[in-house]
Amino acid sequence: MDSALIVVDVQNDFCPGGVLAVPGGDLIVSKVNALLALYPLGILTQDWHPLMHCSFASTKSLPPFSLDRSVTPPSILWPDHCVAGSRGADFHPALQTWRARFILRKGTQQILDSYSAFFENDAVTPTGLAGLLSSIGVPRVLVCGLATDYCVKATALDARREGFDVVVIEDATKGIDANPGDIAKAKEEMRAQGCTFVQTSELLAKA
Ligand code: VGL
Ligand code: ZN
Repeated sequence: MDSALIVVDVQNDFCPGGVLAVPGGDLIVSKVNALLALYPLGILTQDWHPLMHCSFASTKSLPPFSLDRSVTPPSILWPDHCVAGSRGADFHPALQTWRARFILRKGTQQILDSYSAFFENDAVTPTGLAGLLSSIGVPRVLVCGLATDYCVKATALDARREGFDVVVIEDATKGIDANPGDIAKAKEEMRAQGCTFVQTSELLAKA
């Protein structure tokens, strides 16, 4: 098995109609389904927060999208999203979840957020995914999903840090761009760390 496909957070709350909608987030779903059909080692991540989670603005009585300066480095506070067991935390209804081998929930602890599929945001607590992939013997991960400038970026950078070859499927990701330019900056950071970019059609054509 030479590649795993990591599908980041294709959930209702990150799609139009959700509380933290990524523009066009739902438009990647059919591409992701085609990719899941192609790669038998599919891993879906699912943002999965308890009530009063540390990343929720409401928990800190601050406005959504403001900075939490009580932590280092300061982190963005979000509207309540992807509450464990809620409809918003469900995968997009058109996502063919049955095709995936694993589902990894993240951000499940009250006091610790997790953008990356590999490490919690403290950058030292592993989720176990690197060990899982290593034990299967997979050298390469393909990354797609939501959102390019947060969880996709964090996952791709940590995968590099863990020594995997990383390919980002550019047209099967969408970003938030809370500050215009964030998506472009995220892609630059990923490129600078050795991630490469492909389009879905290139992968499908090779199959
Ligand atoms: C995400 C903000 C908060 C993401 C998750 O999936 O990119 N963004 N939680
Ligand atoms: Zn979250």
